[in-house]
Amino acid sequence: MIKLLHLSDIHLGSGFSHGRINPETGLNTRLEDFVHTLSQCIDRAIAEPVDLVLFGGDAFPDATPPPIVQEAFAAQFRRLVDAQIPTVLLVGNHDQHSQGLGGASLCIYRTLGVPGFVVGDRLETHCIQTRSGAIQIITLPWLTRSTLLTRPETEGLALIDVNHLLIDRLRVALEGEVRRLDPNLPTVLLAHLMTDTARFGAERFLAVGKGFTVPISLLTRSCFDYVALGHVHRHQVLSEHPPVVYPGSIDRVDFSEEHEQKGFVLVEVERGHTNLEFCPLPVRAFHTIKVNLVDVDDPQTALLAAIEAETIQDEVVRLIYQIRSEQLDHIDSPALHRALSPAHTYTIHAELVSQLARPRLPELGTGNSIEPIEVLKTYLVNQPHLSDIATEMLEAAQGLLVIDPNMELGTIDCHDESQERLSAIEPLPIEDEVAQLRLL
Ligand SMILES: [Mn+2]
Repeated sequence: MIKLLHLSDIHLGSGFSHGRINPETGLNTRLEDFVHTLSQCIDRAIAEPVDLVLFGGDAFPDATPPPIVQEAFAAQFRRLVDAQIPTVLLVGNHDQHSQGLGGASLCIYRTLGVPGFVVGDRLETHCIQTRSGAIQIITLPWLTRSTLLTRPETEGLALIDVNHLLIDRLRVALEGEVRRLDPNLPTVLLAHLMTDTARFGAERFLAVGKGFTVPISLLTRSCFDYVALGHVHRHQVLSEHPPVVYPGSIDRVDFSEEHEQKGFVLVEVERGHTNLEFCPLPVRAFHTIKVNLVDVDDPQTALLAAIEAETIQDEVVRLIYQIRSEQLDHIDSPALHRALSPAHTYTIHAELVSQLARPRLPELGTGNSIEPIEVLKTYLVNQPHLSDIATEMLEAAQGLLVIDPNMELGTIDCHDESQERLSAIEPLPIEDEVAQLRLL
């Protein structure tokens, strides 16, 4: 049995808006929180001790973290070097730097030749000797179109077709790695990706429209004993045989993770058999207090009572209240700030509600798929002051809508993909051409 600790999505240095400056250290308290959380993962790796640590990507919010953040990250992982625990650092989308080859924030560990450290910035199989025997780790970093496809290949293709092409290339490239595996050794696929069956966490907001989804069938192969994922911040087990696991982020990056349990995964693996255990981390709570004051006679008392009813000590709190504009005079802000002061940090959001709220253009109904040109026509009918330029506007809009017939821009819907479709018209950056096929 080889014992692994699998953690992911550290995002060290993010979420500063939820912290404050610690007067004793001069550091943002959320940096201190994240470092403390990371140190608990490393403590556990050393206490077990595990044979190998796998990091699933996204070390920092971007590829150029400030030195103080890099140093804090390095100081924790250095402890694994001292404990002679080999470690694989996978490159996630937030770690990539789109300037030619290499340059990801984690590549410095390879450049320095840190003993026992492997940086996974390409599709590659690493055979790692641990205290409990050898194990094969296939690293699959975050893929972009330019990693596996050339610009001429993707020219004129809609994003959905580009993604199909990318999946085909990935299938072939992964098959190449699989065929070279030693079938007698335990094997782990360590990948930073979005699967088609994942439930979203904060990454939906961090990286919208930047990538593509990988079918789970590409991962659930019997040649893998464990599939260690990164990217989605919500912990989830997507498959049992073999286990396909997102450990999730180690700490809360934003309010979309308010209700998620944070942690890492301990894994025992041998060829053909795997045990896993999710280990929760005690991280700082995020807490939304929502109050509707619209029909309340004494909004201030109701608001204070709502805060009073909650535990907010040392939590990251956001108070959201709905109120009519004529009630605003009854809100005593200093008293609210006093009531919220036990929180670690807090924000207050007042949402003004109009009593005359009505569907602004009832003709548009509630259907979620409407022809854009029809929307514009309906709008213009309702805007008499635009009547003299209405025909011109409609013609201009028609012209815009037929730019690229492959773009499927004919409908407006509320799905995230609308953003992805729009990104299809972005030209590939020049540096992408240089980086093309670097994985192959
Ligand atoms: Mn990611």
